[in-house]
Amino acid sequence: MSIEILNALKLEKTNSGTWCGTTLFPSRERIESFSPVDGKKIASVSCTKQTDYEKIIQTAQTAFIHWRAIPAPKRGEIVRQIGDELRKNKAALGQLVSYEMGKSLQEGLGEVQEMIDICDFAVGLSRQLYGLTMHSERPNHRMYEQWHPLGIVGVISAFNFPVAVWAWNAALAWVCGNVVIWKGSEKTPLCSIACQKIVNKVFAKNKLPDGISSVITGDYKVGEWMSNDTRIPLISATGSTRMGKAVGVAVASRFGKSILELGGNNAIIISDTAQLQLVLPAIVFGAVGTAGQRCTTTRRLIIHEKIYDDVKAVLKKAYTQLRIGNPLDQNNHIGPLIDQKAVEAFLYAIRQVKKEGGKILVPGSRLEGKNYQSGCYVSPCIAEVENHYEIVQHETFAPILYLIKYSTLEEAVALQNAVPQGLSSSIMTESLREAEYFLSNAGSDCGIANVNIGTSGAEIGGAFGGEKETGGGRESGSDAWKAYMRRQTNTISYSNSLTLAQGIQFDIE
Ligand code: UN1
Repeated sequence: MSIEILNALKLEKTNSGTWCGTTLFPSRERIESFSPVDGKKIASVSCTKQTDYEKIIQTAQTAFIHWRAIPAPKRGEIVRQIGDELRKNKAALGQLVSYEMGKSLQEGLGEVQEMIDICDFAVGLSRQLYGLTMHSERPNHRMYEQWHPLGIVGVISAFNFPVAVWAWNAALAWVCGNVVIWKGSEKTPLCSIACQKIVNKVFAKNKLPDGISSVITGDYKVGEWMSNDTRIPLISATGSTRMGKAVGVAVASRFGKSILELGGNNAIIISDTAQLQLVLPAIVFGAVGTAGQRCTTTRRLIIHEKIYDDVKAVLKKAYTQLRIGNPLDQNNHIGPLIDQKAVEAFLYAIRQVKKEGGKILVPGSRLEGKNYQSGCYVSPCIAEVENHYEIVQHETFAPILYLIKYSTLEEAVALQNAVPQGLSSSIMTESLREAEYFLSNAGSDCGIANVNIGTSGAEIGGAFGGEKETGGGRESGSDAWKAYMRRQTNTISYSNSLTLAQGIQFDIE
């Protein structure tokens, strides 16, 4: 199976992790990619040398001059072709995501679908990069604003969405007239290379120069080169709050722009009016989808005291039906965690819950045996906790779901907001009053607030991101594109006399 996927994407001989368009930069330093599915080494990918990074920046700068001169709708046409190429490669790329990262095949395919969707969105957007016009206070003056590209956009992405998050950024950045340098996760380098090969085909077919799309590979040091580089006006970084803080501070200290999409600690409030059976799949998918490794994963359930025991029983039963195993086998709901370190973090969280006085309702453990040889498979855990526990305040990137009881909606919302992160949130309710309160400015403090659907699985059409330690950035839909451009206000006089604003008189002969 594994070799077939690599062949389909023509990856078997491709082990350079540094691409500037179709130009490769080999190096001796390597990163190994192990599949968490079967523990096999699937690639040895070369890392980017600083001298090659320099060459890529220069090529990207030159490519930017060329690319920005192409009208935005024509750039959109290139992104349309990329969307088509992704459609052709959806099955193979979805499998690669599943095999290299470990998420279920359905979710791997879903991730590629997000890439296709954002391409479609960006194509339309390429004719809609609107600025406003204003009325000048001065006679015979015209005032308007326009949006210009920034230059090089640096994308730093995480292992859990090894292709889609790059696509959200790249598709928008390109139609806006920017060029992109991408540092994907060192845990999923083949996914980055596969994407680069797909877009290379389109850029080459259209005789576009190298440097519009580049991939660089390495550890945090490569991220530091980017963050400190004044030639990269915008860094869009997805990952842990710790990483985001380092990137955000470095970029801000050189007055660069950043889009930060960092940790979440997402809760669903389950009201006593909720239609439990209807919303159950959303709750369980939210908690165990991607083995709890989405930034939008449901980590806390805040449950009305009247139905607390019922919810516990329903969840317990649902968890017995979960099948854990090879994510490429569509009978399984849950694949492995990304690596054994992630398993350790999961087990640590369970130990901490017990230490702080929590109760384990569904025990989570590392799975052993023939089907779990990579050592990365766990059975998901449910624990009864108090929201203020230290461990509950942290994002553990694993399938551990915390249950918390509430009695009034105001209390539930306060609990939901009482964590440092602010990405996604939901309420399950049949009450309009409750739903509207949750969505009001006294309600959820998150960037995403849903009613009767889960915390994960956001559509690309909305702006995606969150508040507080989640970093404040917005990616993908709505007007997120504005962060990829610079705004310019233009005032033009066609008057025969010179008028100063604010009525200021300044006469000279
Ligand atoms: C992420 O986990 O970094 O809303 C992104 C979702 C997906 C994206 C998650 N559309 O779950």
